[in-house]
Amino acid sequence: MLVIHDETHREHAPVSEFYRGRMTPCFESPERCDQIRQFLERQGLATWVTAQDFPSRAIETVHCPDYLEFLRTIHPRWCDHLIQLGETVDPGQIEIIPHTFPTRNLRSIRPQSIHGQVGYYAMDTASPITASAWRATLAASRGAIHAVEWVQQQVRTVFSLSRPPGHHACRDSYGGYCFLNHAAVAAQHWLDRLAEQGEPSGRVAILDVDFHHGNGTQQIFYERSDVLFVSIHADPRQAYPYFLGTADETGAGEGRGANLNIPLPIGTTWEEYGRVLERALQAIHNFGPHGLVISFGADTHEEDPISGFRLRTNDFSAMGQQIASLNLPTVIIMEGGYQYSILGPTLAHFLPPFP
Ligand code: Q9C
Ligand code: ZN
Repeated sequence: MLVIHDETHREHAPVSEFYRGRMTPCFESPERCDQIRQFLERQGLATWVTAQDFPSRAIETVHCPDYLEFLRTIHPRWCDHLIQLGETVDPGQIEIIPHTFPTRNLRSIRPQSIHGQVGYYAMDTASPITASAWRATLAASRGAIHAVEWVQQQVRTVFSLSRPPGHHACRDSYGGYCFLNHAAVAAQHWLDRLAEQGEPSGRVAILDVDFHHGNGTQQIFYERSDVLFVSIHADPRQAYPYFLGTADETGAGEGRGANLNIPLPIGTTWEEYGRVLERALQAIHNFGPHGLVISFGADTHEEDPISGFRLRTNDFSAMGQQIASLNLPTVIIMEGGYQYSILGPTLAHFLPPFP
């Protein structure tokens, strides 16, 4: 398996997140990638490539300019703000967490205050912005773009091993540890490349098998017919992101029918998961896409500390086999998965069925 990986992610190492009413160690840490990298290396399962910079407009297409400007500049501006208040600041130690949000009884007024700006673009308090969050996130999106470049060169499957993850990031909001939506960036870049190659009616399917609903990816493509978004995830009545991901969200406008949500109850085992995966794959097959992007989360594993499905390590072989039988050029993007000890074995079961 060709695996794209970039060490830049290590610089983004948030210390704590606001969770269950208190500050707790951040689940989304560099150790996640380190564990997977070491395991795949030891098993001889990966050919490693460093993420390179390709000319692409995909990030600017799927995200709003003001949001990108916010992500790029917020940390230094926040530090300057603290310095002006007379604080001694070590930027490497500063993590930004919002506290006030433009919820439905307020208005989404463009904020002047730096606190307002953070709340304006955030969806939760669990996604600290570190000094290197932007650099790491950008490297991860670069990996997704590079992965698409490889599948254009006769490589059937490419895995982009990166963090922070991406599928909760919307056109102009961040959350769930995600800042840029790498799966959306990959799909967009793929369509752009198809158009360049004389295929203006290209289609890409995104299959999201992270435990959490990929609300960001859904939002980005909700009104588009060129990207099918299919997600199997915990019922939002029971799990994050709580406010999106029900089965009646099927797309709008041009995108009507191009969004498929399959929510499952907490406690779901492979028996039921495997059945609904067949349904998801049938929908993708019927869509007839040129390529497939997988948002892969290892947080469906029974040992994940913040999730609630009951998949076992072996089940990921079956999952890989089922998806690989679609026989499509495939880009796999790393999303969640927070039980560090099972991440390597889980990927080592999921990846091999792909050609
Ligand atoms: N139990 C991904 O897996 N924490 N993000 C909410 C509620 C946010 C996970 C805590 C979980 C987001 C990419
Ligand atoms: Zn997740």
